[in-house]
Amino acid sequence: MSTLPSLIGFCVRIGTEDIPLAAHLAVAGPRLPLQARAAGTVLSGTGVSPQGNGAEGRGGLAVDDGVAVVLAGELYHRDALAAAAATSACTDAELLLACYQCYGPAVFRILNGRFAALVLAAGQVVLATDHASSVPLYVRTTDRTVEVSTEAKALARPPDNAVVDGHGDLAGTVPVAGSPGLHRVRAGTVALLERSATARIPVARAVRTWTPPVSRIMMEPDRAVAAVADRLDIAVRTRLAGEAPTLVLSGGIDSSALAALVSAVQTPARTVSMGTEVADEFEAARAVASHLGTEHTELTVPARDLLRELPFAVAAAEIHDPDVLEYLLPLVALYRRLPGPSRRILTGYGADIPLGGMHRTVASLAELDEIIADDMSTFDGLNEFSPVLSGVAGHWSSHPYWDRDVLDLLVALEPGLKRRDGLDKWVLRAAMADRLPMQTWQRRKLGIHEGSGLNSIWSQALREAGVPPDTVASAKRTMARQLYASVVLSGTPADQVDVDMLLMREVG
Ligand code: IOT
Ligand code: MG
Repeated sequence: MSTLPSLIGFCVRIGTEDIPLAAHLAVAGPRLPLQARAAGTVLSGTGVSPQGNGAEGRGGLAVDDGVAVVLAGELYHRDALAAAAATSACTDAELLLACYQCYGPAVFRILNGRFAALVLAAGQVVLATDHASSVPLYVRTTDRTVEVSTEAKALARPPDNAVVDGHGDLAGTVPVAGSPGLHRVRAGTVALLERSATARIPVARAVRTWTPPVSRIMMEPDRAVAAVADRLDIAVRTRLAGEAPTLVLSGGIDSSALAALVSAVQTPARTVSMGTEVADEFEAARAVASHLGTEHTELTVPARDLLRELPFAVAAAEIHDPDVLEYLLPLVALYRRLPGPSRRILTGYGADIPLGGMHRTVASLAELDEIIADDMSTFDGLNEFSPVLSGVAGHWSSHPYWDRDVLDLLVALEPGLKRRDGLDKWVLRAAMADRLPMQTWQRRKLGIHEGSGLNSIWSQALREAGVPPDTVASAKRTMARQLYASVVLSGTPADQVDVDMLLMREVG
């Protein structure tokens, strides 16, 4: 039996009648009809299940006693939840339904998971993200329907003749620019939508279920190191779910630490590294793979092909920030080249955010902690953890460093445990010192945009197209916006966008 989530994405419309909604989702996999009735309301739409999940994919929907739940993704501490709700539910959606019946919307304060959820209960539509909104969730309310999807592009156009609420004040959400009435549910938030007798459009109330810790913990260094190793180990084990995962390995400390933890449970672990003819980190990754004895593969993507991944990366991430796209694109390129059927993927993405790893040259602890606090308050909406990044190739990814319990600890540790003895991410390096080669745990950070060469490949392509060197950065921004308008707002399929044409358009 596959242990992949039942659903990796969905789009549904809720109203008093069944109004069809086209399933313009970038996630790939078998499409399943989602249909439910609860409290006089009709929910209908489409869910996408990982390939090979077969009929089990229907487990993304659970209905009982006038309450319906749609869940994309997975929950992590299932046994404790099942015990608390005294249920023998077998799918995560059934488990969530049982817990919801017990705790109500407050259940989302309890869950540690990687999910987006919709609950249809008496007179209410409840929309919930996990703590990090690691599965993005979008909503549009009209006088006739509530539309909900894990991808913005599925809701690019409102239903015909509907009165759209375009006022941008839907509690618990932020408006999506360029798409009338479309909103994104905030991270760690439940938006409760209710129809009132006076308002034509449903009104929302928000419940916060998580915020990044703003206080810092002093801890004996040895205890901090042990705590980090312990929480990370649990996060990795819960994500293995009895299945051999594929770990995307750069050979940096973040992904190498995961390789060590996976290898302790599963031999041989599967690891894969990606590079181009411009740059790669193959040697560093190979050192880890051979030390741990993983089943390791290397993948070289020609530089020009890497750049042609831009529409796919934008369609998956649904963002137009060129810096973040440079981090995400190499991963999308890698996922799209992994053979099927659907795989469970682990990444070391996100470790740098709570540990300040991207800021290795910052010397002062005060400055480091400010940067961490700032990064933790600005991640929402960047969709860096979106499952669509691997879902475009039918795979399911997860990110142990952004497990809620791991993240709570990493953010809260005082900065002197993150920058120590001249090393960045000290507490993580120290936690892994006896499991990895010395060259690995002492290795300086290289960002994926540098390690794959994407940063310079994109710049070079623009310069070759005639863009003056001093406007390359703004040309990247313009290109990313144009791609966003096309593959997200207009719903053009990514494979129909010509990147070479876009590059030429940037000239002048
Ligand atoms: P980086 O940390 O280099 O890579 C993220 C993950 O992608 C790695 O842990 C690894 O699992 C995978 N990876 C990286 N390079 C390769 C490769 N060549 N082959 C296979 N897998 C690879 C940016 C970055 O530089 O990525 N990510 C940061 C920070 C994000 C900043 N965002 C923010 N402030 N909101 C991070 O935290 O990981
Ligand atoms: Mg990293």
